[in-house]
Amino acid sequence: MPTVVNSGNMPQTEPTQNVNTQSVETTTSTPEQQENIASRIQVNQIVNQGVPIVVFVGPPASGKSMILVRLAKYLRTQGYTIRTDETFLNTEQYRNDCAEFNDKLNTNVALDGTVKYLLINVYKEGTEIAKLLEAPGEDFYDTDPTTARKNNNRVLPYLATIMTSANPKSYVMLLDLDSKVSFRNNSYHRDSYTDRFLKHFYPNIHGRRDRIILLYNKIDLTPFGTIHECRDEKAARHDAELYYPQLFATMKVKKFGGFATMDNFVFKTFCTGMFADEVDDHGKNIQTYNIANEIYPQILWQEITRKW
Ligand SMILES: Nc1nc2c(ncn2[C@@H]2O[C@H](COP(=O)(O)OP(=O)(O)OP(=O)(O)O)[C@@H](O)[C@H]2O)c(=O)[nH]1
Ligand SMILES: [Mg+2]
Repeated sequence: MPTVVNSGNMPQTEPTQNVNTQSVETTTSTPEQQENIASRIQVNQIVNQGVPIVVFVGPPASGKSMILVRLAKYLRTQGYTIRTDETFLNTEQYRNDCAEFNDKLNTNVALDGTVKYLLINVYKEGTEIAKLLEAPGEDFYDTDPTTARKNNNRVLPYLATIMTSANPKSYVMLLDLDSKVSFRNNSYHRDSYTDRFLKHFYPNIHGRRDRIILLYNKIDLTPFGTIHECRDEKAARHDAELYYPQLFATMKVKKFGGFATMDNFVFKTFCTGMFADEVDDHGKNIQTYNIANEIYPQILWQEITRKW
């Protein structure tokens, strides 16, 4: 069983698992098998390298994988080299997920929803400058009533090790509203997702070293933006704040000897593209997308790297 890590200031964790590096069968993903896979993740070496880590936080289907693909595509055009990190997880599924990611970097076919974990290394002129982490939404907030109680009351050890490591980190927290499970229409999920973040994640974020980006994703599904641009970021922020009031109100820091409070995060919007369902040449259902303007990944990358 993975170690349960409670909220509060976590100590610098030592490796919590006896990591077994044998392959596991993969195409299945019952909660038990998922947990088994998560317990095999090897982060010790990764955190020891001290490279900045970008953690995409968001419930299932909120758009983490596609942001990763969009950002990676953008970074390639800016002279960065993108490589999947083969040391992260020694399973057949992880190798397939990495192959799938590399394949999708060169097409307009959306990354398959079955992709679980991805650790992507970003290099500039031969030097590694960042690691981008994608994990299944359930590891951040589980909407499935049969597993939610268990999953939402703990942090898996690999995430705890990353969060409490000395590496500089940027947390891209997705303000989910218009995904398959509509958080816009479900205040319970919004409040529970907020609680989960504030209780289990936020206390471990280093105010001066780390960065939090609240990202209103799928902005094309709102009146505030299109795939071309965010028309009104101020209105988008106001909307997000209406739906996530506690999050915006809590993440503040005192400045000037307590005389002023300031946001402890930055707010941005994002869009990956306009998606369409299709059937490929082999009769398989796929999603393609018309890619959104590069202004979105450009601004996101600026914010991610601002403190590095
Ligand atoms: N309209 C719109 N839909 C999007 C956008 N980004 C993602 N989507 C849709 O959301 C679906 C889920 O996106 P993913 O990136 O797979 O979501 P995820 O957060 O990685 O999901 P898990 O890996 O299951 O946690 C996609 O298949 C698209 O249909 C966007 O910018 N705009
Ligand atoms: Mg994903």
